[in-house]
Amino acid sequence: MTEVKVGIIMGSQSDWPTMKEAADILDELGVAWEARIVSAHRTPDRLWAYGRDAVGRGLQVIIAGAGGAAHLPGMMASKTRLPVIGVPVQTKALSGVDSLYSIVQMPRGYPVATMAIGAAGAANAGLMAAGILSLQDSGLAARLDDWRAALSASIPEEPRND
Ligand code: RP5
Repeated sequence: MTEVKVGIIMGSQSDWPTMKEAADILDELGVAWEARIVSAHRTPDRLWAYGRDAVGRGLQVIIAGAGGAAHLPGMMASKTRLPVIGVPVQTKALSGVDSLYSIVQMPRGYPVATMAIGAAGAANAGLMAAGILSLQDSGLAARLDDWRAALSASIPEEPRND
């Protein structure tokens, strides 16, 4: 069985369409992941247990997405030394600027690698997690290089007149 190294956590089921972008990238790169709903506000005990057990369970990177008062990534960074990549989920009320500001301004000592708001940020979180894991995994490093080269090759030199 493939060892799960990336934990994708989110504050709500409603975050999954965004966070699935990270999972899809990890699938493309052959990185095993798990996804859990872990809310800083609604399930604080679940958050605590997930952070407490993360290292012992063999996780190496945590991707945490939340929207609004998005305390999940920061609280997870407080509970585990694993790298935490934060994804500000886009909100209706404030377009995700609330999520971004809630995640990005961590106090010294407890970093969260904060991505862009929304789907692009979630996809980049998957790529960032793969980049971290590729430091110890030459096969993954090669797949990531190929993925990047393919993206680059897909960009036309000239714009189309649609
Ligand atoms: C946050 O509140 C979640 O991360 C989500 O982005 C937002 C709204 O959650 P729901 O009301 O849709 O469950 O905790």
